[in-house]
Amino acid sequence: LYSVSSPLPSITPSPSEHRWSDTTSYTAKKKLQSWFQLSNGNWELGTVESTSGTESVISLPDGKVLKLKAESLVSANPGILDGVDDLMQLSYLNEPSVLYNLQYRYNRDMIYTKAGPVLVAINPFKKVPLYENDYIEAYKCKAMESPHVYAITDTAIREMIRDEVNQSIIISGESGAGKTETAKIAMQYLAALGGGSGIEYEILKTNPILEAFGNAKTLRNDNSSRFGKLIEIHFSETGKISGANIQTFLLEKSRVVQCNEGERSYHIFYQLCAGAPTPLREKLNLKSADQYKYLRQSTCYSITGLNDAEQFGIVLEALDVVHISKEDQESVFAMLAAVLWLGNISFTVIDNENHVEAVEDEGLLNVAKLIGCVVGDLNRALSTRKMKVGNDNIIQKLTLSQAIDTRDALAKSIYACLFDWLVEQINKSLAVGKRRTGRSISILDIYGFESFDRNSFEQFCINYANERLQQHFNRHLFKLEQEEYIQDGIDWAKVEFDDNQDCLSLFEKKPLGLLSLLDEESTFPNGTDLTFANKLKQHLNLNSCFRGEREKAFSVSHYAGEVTYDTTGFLEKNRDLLHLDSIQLLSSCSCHLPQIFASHMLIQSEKPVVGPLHKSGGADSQKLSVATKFKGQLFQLMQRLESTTPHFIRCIKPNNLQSPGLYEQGLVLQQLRCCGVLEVVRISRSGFPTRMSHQKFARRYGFLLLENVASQDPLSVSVAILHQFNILPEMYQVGYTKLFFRTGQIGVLEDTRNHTLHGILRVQSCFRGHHA
Ligand code: AOV
Ligand code: MG
Repeated sequence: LYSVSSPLPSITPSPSEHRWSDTTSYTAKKKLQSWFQLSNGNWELGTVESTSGTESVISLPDGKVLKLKAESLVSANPGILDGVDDLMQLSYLNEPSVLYNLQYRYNRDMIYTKAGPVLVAINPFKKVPLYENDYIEAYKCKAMESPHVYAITDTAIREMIRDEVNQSIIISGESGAGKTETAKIAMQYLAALGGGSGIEYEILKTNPILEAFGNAKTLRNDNSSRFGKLIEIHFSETGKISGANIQTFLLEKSRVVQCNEGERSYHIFYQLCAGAPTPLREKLNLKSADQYKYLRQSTCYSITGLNDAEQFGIVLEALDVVHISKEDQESVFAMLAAVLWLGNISFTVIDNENHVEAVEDEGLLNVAKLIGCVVGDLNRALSTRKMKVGNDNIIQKLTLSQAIDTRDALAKSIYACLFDWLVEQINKSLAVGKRRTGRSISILDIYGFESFDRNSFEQFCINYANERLQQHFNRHLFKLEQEEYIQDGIDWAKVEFDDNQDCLSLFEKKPLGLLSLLDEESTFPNGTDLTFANKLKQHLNLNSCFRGEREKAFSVSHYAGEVTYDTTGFLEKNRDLLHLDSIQLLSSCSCHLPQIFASHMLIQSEKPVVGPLHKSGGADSQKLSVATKFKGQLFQLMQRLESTTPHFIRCIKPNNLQSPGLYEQGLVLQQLRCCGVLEVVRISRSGFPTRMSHQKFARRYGFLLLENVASQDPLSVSVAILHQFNILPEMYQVGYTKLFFRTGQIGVLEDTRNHTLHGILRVQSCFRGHHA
């Protein structure tokens, strides 16, 4: 994936290296600084001593002298531009200059940089002194202007109030790049500005809860989000927070029953095992984490620098804050313990057809007690299945692997229902009161793009979601922007960008896209992961984003790199069947949470049935496939975001070791390239990012005109204003319906307007004072 960081054989940049260079070749006349590439792919700065013919002599800071092809040199910016706030300010916008600028700032703990309208955040992997209260105050009163999550959040609030339009803060980046931390920093700022009612405190406390139940240690990130989240924060007309609502997307349930070496299951399990006070331990018959088979699959039980017992205390406190009663909290922990004990249930063969029964040991007894059912009923639900054959109900005994699947499916469902139930309770607590009038700011934080040695259905869904989000980004910053210029008849140089529509179509096309083919194969009783893989190869081999791999594998060219997926488990995870027997068991339980879960599962299975997905297995619950449901959720999400003004934050991971101070150029460059950050800067520079309709412009600035223009049309008024203020012609374009300005131009006019208004007010107040 990170081919860029591997040593490059030659120091001549490939054509793609020049994609963003302002000057591809460069002839040195004076002694100028220039970038050249080392064999390891990194860029270094040297002084051009002389150039003759096609060769240049470069001297390095350490005195060494090199002879290089003149055309391989890339212009460096003058030192005065070192570490500029916004990449737009660079004279030469080439890759090495951008990398250097970001690194220059990063080394000084300035982790935020603007790339035109986008905020770039580079993960410091350490505490940086940027978030104290005085910073919040400084951004609030605009005493501080350097790029920051606070600044972009402040802009969102102001635009929400000024334009009366809902806003969104959309955070993207690879796994471990810092999205979740960034989202929390934005929430912190919103809470500080819109607080007062106390609800802001509750909103902040949802973070430790959702992270405990929805985050886990992966090989990429010790605190990796395994679900997507959109939090919509509502404001009253007076600009105070009035409530919030959280929507979550597809939690990775498989982690509950299956966990790779070096990773962990959800934090809350370890927190509970380590931190539960004695009475609770005894009640739930809790053991230490290493006594549970689900947690024992990976030998990783702890995370460096993190105390699970302490974290448990924080979660308990947070649950209180969001009004989850002590009683409910105990039920939640009982469900967690039940899931852990389920994993310890084992089976024994009872006949010569390999049918099994659960062993009546500690595991089975504890589960029955914790969910409140009869031991025999639990055993039956795990080892048999009711089937309808014609008009008769028959009971089928399960084999070992079927029983294990049934047990694991039950554990996963209980956990996923518990997660959803918690979110629902939190939403009740945060609900916007009846006086809901105002607007909202939504913050989106989903799981980042992932590529492991082995990638499964989970990565398939996660990366598909990221592909959708990337398109939203592209649409806003490239497509819509360029379409608007064309519509308004504006001259400008078109900027090319990597459109990811082809990859999205590979997923979404009907009937021959990845998702449709997956659903189709999931409905076939005889479909297997292998037949699925073969079907993909048969139908998609000509697609440029698809590549068939050996046996059950296939690769997809994502915007962020190629990922190879192993189809093992795809069909089962997509079907996500929970047998009716299990649902019935839960509904017969004496505890209230299992009953609630059962009714939720039943409602879900009654959803309108689409396609032939559900013909199979008579007693199986009928429902939409996981992938189809997820796709629907993502479409809804995009629709919701479309009705907001977006603010984009791109998080960048400077190294794969989660360690501070390490800035790997290749890794950073690869992320900058794939997400199109530099093209955004290019567009903003070549284009006219600020625009205003002639009406609005005339209304806002018309009074500044010396001549009377009351009778003129708005376009003429606009032009008159531009002339009176001597705005340089290259700084604006007059469209059919709007004016388009280069960055910063409208600020000049605003200043004049404010000055003039101020003057008028002063005169008025003097006047009044005089008469008093
Ligand atoms: P992610 O959300 O982008 O990954 P996180 O927000 O969890 O990544 O960040 C990963 C880790 O980086 C955090 O646990 C912190 O240790 C560190 N970090 C990130 N941002 C900052 C910051 N501003 N200051 C200090 N440390 C930071 V994933 O959820 O895996 O896609 O699915
Ligand atoms: Mg995260």
